[in-house]
Amino acid sequence: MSRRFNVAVAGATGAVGQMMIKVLEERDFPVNEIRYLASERSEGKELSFRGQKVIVRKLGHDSFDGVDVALFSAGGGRSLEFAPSAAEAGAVVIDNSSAWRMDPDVPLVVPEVNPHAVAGYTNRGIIANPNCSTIQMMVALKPLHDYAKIQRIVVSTYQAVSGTGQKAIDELEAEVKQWASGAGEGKGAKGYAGEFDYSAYPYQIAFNCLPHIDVFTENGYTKEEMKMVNETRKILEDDTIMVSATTVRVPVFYSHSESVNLKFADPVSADKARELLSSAPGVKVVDDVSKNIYPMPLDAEGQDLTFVGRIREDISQENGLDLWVVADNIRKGAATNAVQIAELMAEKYL
Ligand code: NAP
Ligand code: 3JN
Repeated sequence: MSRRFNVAVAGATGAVGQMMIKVLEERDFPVNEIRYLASERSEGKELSFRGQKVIVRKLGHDSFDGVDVALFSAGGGRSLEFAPSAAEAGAVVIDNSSAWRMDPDVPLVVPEVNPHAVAGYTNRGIIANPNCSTIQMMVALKPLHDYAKIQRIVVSTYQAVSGTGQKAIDELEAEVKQWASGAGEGKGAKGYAGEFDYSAYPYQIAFNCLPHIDVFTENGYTKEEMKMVNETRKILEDDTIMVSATTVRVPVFYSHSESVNLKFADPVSADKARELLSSAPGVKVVDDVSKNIYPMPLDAEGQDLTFVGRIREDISQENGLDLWVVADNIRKGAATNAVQIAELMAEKYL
């Protein structure tokens, strides 16, 4: 009989943790025992795994005895504090936060892109999951980079509110309902401005776009934008790649979209890019503008593939290409990528 693993999910009650549990079930990960961990607020709460009752326990330093794989999505602070204890207890930690991503001893892994990097788990017992916006961009760009070497990336994102968590999903829904209930009648999209208590964002998100994800840094970029710069270089193992990102929150519930402009060292035609992407792991080309066919967040929701369309040669520069890249941020951008890493570990290393 093939081996089964004891799995802990830290942050099991959250948006990402819940999806991790769903993806473990869907992909039939070989689980022996499952342990759900969260804050004191959720202690004793009843959840389930494959139809069996599982009681949520409080995350602590002693939560990981006998655990083989610990999936973390309880925020960076918890990852910094508890991942070392999990690793010390013998678990391999797969962490969804930014806490360990840029640690040179911690592999940062997208299974379709740099599966070899997981071997570095032996350094600290921790593997980092990249940021959602980085993951989908890497899945789409790796085959093109291997073919013609990317020199520069200019990316603008259109990020769904689910990236902020359940609170933001609820806020967008409440704003839309309030507007539709008549509060905004005859006043355009700003119908109820001033009447609503925003808490997920500094402004109304319904009918709006906020060029602001995570906090602003000293260079004028946000932390989310700098994650895309630094994580791209680490995953592609090339510090010479230039990246400029603008990350934008849009009133979409699930799936991030990205407009990506690329400059390559060597020429790559749109047809060649379509051919390379058509056989790339984890990618689906959705690109027939003669029939108005291109990727959209509504179509990507609930899926694990990264969808690429609007593939065209850049008319403003040599060796340039433009793409539109869409993926479900909670699945491929977080939970599915983490479970795929666990599968790699289970197949080859545990
Ligand atoms: P969420 O819905 O707010 O869930 C947060 C989870 O963390 C809940 O299970 C919560 O437990 C738990 N938690 C909070 N404080 C805790 C504490 N002191 N001790 C133990 N558990 C605690 O957030 P989310 O959207 O799932 O995101 C969770 C984290 O995943 C983020 O902070 C981020 O680091 C990471 N993330 C990564 C990506 C990515 O791009 N790869 C995308 C989204 C999120 P309670 O229910 O008991 O409060
Ligand atoms: O906003 C999004 O669309 C993605 C958010 C990711 C996120 C949210 C809170 C904390 C992260 C992340 O994964 O980079 C973090 C973090 O820094 O851990």
